[in-house]
Amino acid sequence: MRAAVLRGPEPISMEDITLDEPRAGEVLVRVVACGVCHSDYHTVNRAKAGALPAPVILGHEVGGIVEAVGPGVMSVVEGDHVVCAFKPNCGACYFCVRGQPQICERSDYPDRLFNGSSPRLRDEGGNPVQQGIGVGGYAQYSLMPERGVVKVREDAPLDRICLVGCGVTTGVGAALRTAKVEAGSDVAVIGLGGVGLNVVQGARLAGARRIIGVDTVASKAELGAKFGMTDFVNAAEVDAVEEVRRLTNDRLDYAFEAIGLGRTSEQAFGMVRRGGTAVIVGVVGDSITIPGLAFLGEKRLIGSFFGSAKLQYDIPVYVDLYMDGKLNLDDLVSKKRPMPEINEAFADMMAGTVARSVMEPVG
Ligand code: CND
Ligand code: ZN
Repeated sequence: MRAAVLRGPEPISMEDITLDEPRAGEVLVRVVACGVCHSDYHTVNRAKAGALPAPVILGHEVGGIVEAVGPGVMSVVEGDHVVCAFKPNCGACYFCVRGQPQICERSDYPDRLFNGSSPRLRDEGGNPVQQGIGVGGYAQYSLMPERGVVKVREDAPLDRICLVGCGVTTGVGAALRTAKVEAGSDVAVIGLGGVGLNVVQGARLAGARRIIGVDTVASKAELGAKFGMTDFVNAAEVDAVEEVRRLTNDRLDYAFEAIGLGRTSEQAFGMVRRGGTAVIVGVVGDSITIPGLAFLGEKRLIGSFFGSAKLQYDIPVYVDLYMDGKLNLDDLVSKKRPMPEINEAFADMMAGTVARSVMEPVG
């Protein structure tokens, strides 16, 4: 198959890759569309720093069609439309059984096939190639564990609902499942990319009163409004904490960080009221420093992973909400591009000119 392979500091390029037949409990998915999420870019940054352990195919927001199933697979058959989940759950570990499948301890990367056999892809020289974040979606096919593949309705367009594989579930779930935003709450979202815009629409679904978006790119004012944002704060022009506190009269209930920076995480904590909750959704590579005395005001700082999703239940529900007009996925897809243009898609994301790009395989 043709796939976009990241090898090091140089740009990603297309290569011929071979992959195994699905073994027991595995599903081979033909990729129809794959969204471009910032999480992939953390790996690009590692590669730029010369710290990539092995060649990798990035991309983890896949909508596709089942091509083949391995022995024992019960939940999908060939031809089913599916969304791939970058964090599968085993259904049997301590965390899955206690109702937190989003932090399943058996599916930590890279062994997301649950059988210690990763990687199962090889380049033309016969060398192993990793599936980035467990999916490897910038390719014609992805080999997935059954527990990371969810059957979805066939009338839903795969070039939209692919985004449910990460950004939608992560953002909407952060509001609905992790924070459990109550109707009438005031909410701020720092970072209005593919993830943050979904926190905005999750808060809207929850019935939030005021939803304040914070970004440094002025065009996000118009874009955010399409998802339910009521106010926009341009962090390039004003102090985001002061401005949000002023707008809410110091009564902000929830703040979500959806960028991945220590500084903006500190801002999220700084803008919520006493007893309020700051939720860290971004993948923060540096440290977060907060004044300890703030905890005397019962402020809470919590993490959110994959929208605290019970993915086998949540993914079909989010697809239904889109098909019922209650989630906006159409305005999330700013651009569709053929797979060889992945470097350009990353550049768009870093410039903040797109909500999401969606890549389509060529072969
Ligand atoms: P994307 O790059 O699309 O959006 C980031 C947004 O933040 C852009 O609109 C920027 O303009 C804006 N921004 C950048 N710097 C600032 C700043 N200082 N102040 C205000 N706004 C700023 O990223 P994405 O939406 O794809 O992903 C966001 C983060 O979420 C990223 O860290 C990603 O890795 C993470 C994430 C987490 C999870 C999870 O399960 N927790 C899942 N997927 C992605
Ligand atoms: Zn993602």
